[in-house]
Amino acid sequence: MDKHIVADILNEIGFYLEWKGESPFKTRAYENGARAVESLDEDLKTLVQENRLGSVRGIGKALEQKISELVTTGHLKYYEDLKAEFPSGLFELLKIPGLGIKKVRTLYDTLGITTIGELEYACRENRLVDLPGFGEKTQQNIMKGIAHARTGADRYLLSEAGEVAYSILKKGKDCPQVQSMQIAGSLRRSRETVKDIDILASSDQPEDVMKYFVSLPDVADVTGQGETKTSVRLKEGIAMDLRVVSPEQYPYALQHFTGSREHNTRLRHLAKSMDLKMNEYGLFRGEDEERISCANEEEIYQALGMSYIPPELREDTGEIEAALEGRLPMLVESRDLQGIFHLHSRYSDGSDTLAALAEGTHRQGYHYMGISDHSRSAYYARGLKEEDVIRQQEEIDKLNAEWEDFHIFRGIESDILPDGSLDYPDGFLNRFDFVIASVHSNFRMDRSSMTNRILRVLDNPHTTILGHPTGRLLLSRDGYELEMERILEKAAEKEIVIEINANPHRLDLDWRWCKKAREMGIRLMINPDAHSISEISNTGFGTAVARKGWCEKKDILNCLGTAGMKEFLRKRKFDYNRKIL
Ligand code: DGT
Ligand code: CA
Ligand code: ZN
Repeated sequence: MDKHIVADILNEIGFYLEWKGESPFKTRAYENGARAVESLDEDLKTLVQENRLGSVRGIGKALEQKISELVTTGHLKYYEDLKAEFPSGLFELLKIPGLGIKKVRTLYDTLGITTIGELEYACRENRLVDLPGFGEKTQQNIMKGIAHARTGADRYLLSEAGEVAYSILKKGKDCPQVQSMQIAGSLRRSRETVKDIDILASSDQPEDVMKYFVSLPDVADVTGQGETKTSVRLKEGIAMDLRVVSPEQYPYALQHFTGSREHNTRLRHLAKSMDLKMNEYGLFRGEDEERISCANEEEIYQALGMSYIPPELREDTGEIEAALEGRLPMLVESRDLQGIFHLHSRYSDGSDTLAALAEGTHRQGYHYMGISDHSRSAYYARGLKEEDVIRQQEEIDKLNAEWEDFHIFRGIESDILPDGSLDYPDGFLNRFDFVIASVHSNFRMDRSSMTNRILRVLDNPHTTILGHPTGRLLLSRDGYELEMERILEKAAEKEIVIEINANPHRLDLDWRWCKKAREMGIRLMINPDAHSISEISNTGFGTAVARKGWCEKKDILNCLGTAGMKEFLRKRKFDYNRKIL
């Protein structure tokens, strides 16, 4: 075992002991021990084998034993037992510049943060600003530190990779030798996370194009260079493959490098059964490989006897059969959305005022917004007490009276309490046009309790929408354990709308489940979960997920116009009131 790993473990033990309130003498012994190991000149293993570890300055009897166990067996029971008492990830937080044990402790005690992903999320939601010992500046620095720690991560969020890729694409189009150029791979298919950026270009002078690319200031390293492909690592940390083909090959190569591999494999088999050969260079017929010329991807799919399959659907989940039978969905588009729900204002943890959010939403072409600040139990997010709700609704009424072509719906994002109830009494819940029910605390329930908790809230006639149904944070926290089939069945039965939370860290409901949900007749809703005007644009990621989940306009509730939405919500409320009378 490498001495750096041993030193790391000793430091980690010290951290846990300090957290547990052990004597400073004991915790310091581990830190000193770590330093001593780190600065050894001699081989650690040799020292252990020759029983000379005890003579190293800074390593006492207790440490000597532990290090020996670690080096000879590769394990240390004491460490493993200690570690098991803590949530995993906690120690990693110390690696963020500016975070010491005291701050990590505050983050854990007040916000329940145990991983870097959760920390990043809290920063984005502005939750560190008001914490004792933190502030705006600290929050900014922590965000920077996290971005740095991420460099070298093996996957990236769709949003992160997309931003980098589009900026490269824009520069690439300035290269005079480039004829066509497009993003391919998982990014073009709108996968929620991607391994790298794939860019495809067509040109008659591929070498010039490659040269142009490797000299872009965004490139940190060139990791591979061939005739048709150049691989680089970008300064943001993400890898990028650039392929350059002839204009004639371009449509086939675009189809090929968009993938997915599974989709392409199925297509190739299908082609074979039609006596066609398909690869990244073209489509060929018969023994003598007569070339079938296609000007674009549409014509390739047509030549295979099927309708055009949009990139988002190319995952081999039934799209090929559907395309052959001409029953692909007409996928929803961004411009189909008439309004947006799930925005947070300054009343809770948003950074813009209600009026500013309304203006921002209107400016982006929407006809309505549904405000849903946090409910009273979400104290960390300044959840609204009853009197705050009343004050907010008065302001909404005033704004609605002033606007003619825009409407604000009065909602709340209510915590789902551990027992599955909503966060205000029934009579009070009646004040809202809609209720988004979301889990924000007590994540660590077992599968069946969590399922029952959510089933119960779906049975509550006040619930309109189920928010971020699994609570996952991409690349950092798995969703809570849940029997999703049962949740969907209940939602279908009770006509509960399910949110596609469009925050790029969430993208929850997952597209795979969206497909199931729509097949069951459940309505979904694309919600930005915006905490500021700038986050209204999250909606685009939600639309990508909806498309990936085969959703059409009719499947997405916020494709309703203002009148349709008013009617939908009024009807739900009417049905509810009839039930309690
Ligand atoms: P990623 O990068 O893991 O997020 O996912 P992709 O789909 O972008 O995978 P990537 O970058 O390895 O390759 C891009 C596309 O190129 C992939 O979707 C299909 C195609 N492709 C690459 N290598 C192969 C291969 O060895 N066989 C086949 N059939 N297709 C390949
Ligand atoms: Ca890729
Ligand atoms: Zn939420």
